[in-house]
Amino acid sequence: MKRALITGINGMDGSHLADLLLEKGYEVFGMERRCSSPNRTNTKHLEGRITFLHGDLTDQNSLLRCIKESNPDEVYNLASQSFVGESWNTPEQTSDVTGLGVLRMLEAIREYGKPIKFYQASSSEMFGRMVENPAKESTPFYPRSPYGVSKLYGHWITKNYRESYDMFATSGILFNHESERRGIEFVTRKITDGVSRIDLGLQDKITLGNLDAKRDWGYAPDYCEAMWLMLQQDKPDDYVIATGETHSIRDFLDIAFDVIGVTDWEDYVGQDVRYMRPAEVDVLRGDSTKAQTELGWKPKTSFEDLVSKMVSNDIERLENEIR
Ligand code: NAP
Ligand code: G4F
Repeated sequence: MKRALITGINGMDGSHLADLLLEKGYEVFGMERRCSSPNRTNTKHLEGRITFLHGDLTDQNSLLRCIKESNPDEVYNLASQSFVGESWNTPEQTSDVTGLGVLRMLEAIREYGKPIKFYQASSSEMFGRMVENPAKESTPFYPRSPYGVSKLYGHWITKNYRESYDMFATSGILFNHESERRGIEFVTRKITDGVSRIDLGLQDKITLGNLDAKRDWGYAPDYCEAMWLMLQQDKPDDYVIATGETHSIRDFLDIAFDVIGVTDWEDYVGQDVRYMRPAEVDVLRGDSTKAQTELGWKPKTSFEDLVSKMVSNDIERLENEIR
């Protein structure tokens, strides 16, 4: 039985990846930060099925201890300060966790000494102001936020450890992916939660920032399959994972409101400078030809299905809460 350690277990991707690896017969260890009041919303269903370990990407010894306690064949480093907007408020902490945290995990693996396959959660935010559209593995990077710059460090240190120490260290450059488990402050979930509240008469308006930004949005469980496939290869490499389509926030609003039968949503949506960013990534679109050819991966869930699933799930959740 293969053993996997997942950092960021309580996050969206961590919980979906754990579901996938359990299905595949893995023994799964999930690293979480100690918290006075643990948030296991995404992982309640995993209690008793995986082993939770306490660790922090800012604490080197805790990472080595997690590696020793899990003795993994594969490590998926999904933990990070992942909210781009917040990275301007806490740039040092973001760099420490999202950038240097990767180095600490690589060092812990190196010190442990056993050949472990390592996955780094790199991001399309590294392309930022896209030099080439769609972006592929060879496209030059141009990050636009402290988060994007930190991810770039994580990406390059992963590549450097691969080349320096012959480690199996792979980076997945994943474009935006969402699911019913997405954190509430990200724009997709903020919209689907808001639309559901409007439908149920719990809220009047959704207040957003830039409605013209465009993203290449896929479905998180599809993307977790790509992470796993990357670590089943003979050699480590970098892969872009994307749908190849791009849609604006307005497009997302069109479909989300359509689910509740609203075609003209302008009266329900406000804008506030609080949600505008000091530097914006206007458009993201990826070319995942390499992953499709070498990994046999392709996205399964359409944009329309993704948005509908998220709205339906939020309506059901809220109905249960108010019942
Ligand atoms: P997420 O839901 O925000 O999950 C991130 C997890 O990291 C959280 O569970 C968080 O724990 C944990 N974490 C934060 N700081 C930590 C620390 N110092 N030590 C240990 N754990 C810490 O993010 P996600 O959307 O699942 O994304 C997973 C990874 O992929 C992230 O690295 C993200 O940057 C990257 N990524 C995401 C996307 C996307 O569109 N979703 C695209 C490309 C790359 P708490 O619960 O304690 O806060
Ligand atoms: O949902 P977002 O906060 O996601 P963003 O910034 O694209 O980052 C996500 O995807 C990255 C991959 O490209 C990941 F690496 C990262 O960890 C994260 O998962 O914002 C999307 C867009 C932005 O252009 C933002 O300006 O939506 C725009 N937006 C407009 N109004 C808003 C809002 N974003 C948020 N969060 N909240 C708003 O009210």
